[in-house]
Amino acid sequence: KRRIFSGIQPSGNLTLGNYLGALKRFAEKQNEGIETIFCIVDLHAVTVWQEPEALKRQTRELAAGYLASGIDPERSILFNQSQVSAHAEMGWLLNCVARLGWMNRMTQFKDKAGKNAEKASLGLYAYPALMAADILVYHATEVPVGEDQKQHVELTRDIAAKFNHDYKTEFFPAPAPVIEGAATRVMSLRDGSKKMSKSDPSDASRINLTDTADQIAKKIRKAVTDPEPLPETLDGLEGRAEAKNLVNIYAALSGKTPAEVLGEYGGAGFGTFKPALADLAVSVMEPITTEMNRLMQDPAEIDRILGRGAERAEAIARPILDRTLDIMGMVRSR
Ligand code: AQP
Repeated sequence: KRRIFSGIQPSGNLTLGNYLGALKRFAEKQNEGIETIFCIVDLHAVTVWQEPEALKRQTRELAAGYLASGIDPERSILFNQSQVSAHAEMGWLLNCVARLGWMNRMTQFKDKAGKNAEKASLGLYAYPALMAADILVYHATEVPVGEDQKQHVELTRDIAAKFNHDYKTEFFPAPAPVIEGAATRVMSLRDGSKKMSKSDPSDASRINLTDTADQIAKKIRKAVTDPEPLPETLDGLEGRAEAKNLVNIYAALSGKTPAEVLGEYGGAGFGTFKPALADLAVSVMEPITTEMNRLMQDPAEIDRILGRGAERAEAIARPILDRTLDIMGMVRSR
């Protein structure tokens, strides 16, 4: 049976990267009629310092972002991770399956821990095993993510395979990463070699889902580019990371392919292309921002939706966790 699981960290402002790489595609999957479970992964967020009040606000804001992007809490299950304790419990069990050598190869840990890895939390290091637990505790078969998360989904497959091998079972299905569309890796507007990220210290590097139309237009106008006009064909974008990024964003926002965008704008300079992109971005994002702001007026309703989602998630996860504990030899007597 097909079952989709994915999550987003409530670690700051949602970006256009999160929207195009994740939220927009989540809504598409839901609308294809596949069973969908979407999580606000607050246990992941605290692997780096989060101000408690800010974390609460960011969690509700992310819930509003999901809803405003088209996630229907009746058709999908939408909840925050810490309200379903099976995630943390499964996380521990999978910590005991994952190997240190595997964890040492995770590039996101290296990026986030930076040069001073001694000061990073143990949680940041174990993050990918908790992510494996998030996925496997639902027996999810597909995980829509951006390019940056591919390595973690592959690790999840390795953990599932080792568990199945060690315990001579076929209990865990191998989940597939689903990385589709023109915007699987949206890059920073300031540096075409870095991905657009919620936690980038430069606000000008990203478009936030909460930005106003003026802020969006200004950030796109100031985006770093080379001085050449856009090429007529895709191969002309090679070695032009910033130009390629803006073309990909235009493609993802308009539902066209990057080749179609170049068919329309090939030969045009950024003086023409950037205003067109800004208009498009504003027209797609403004209704989402407006809806998010409306939903944020009623935090109690958001909390109710998350609570109800958590109950539904728990009903799937708890029996899978119980079965896992049993397979591993834990006595279950109550
Ligand atoms: N720039 C991006 N382009 C495409 N997809 C992206 N995603 C993130 N950035 C981009 C996808 O969004 C989902 C949620 O990501 P996350 O919040 O769990 O963590 P992240 O990948 O570490 O994202 P951020 O925005 O960079 O957060 P911080 O700054 O807190 O680390 C994932 O599917 C991700 O692929």
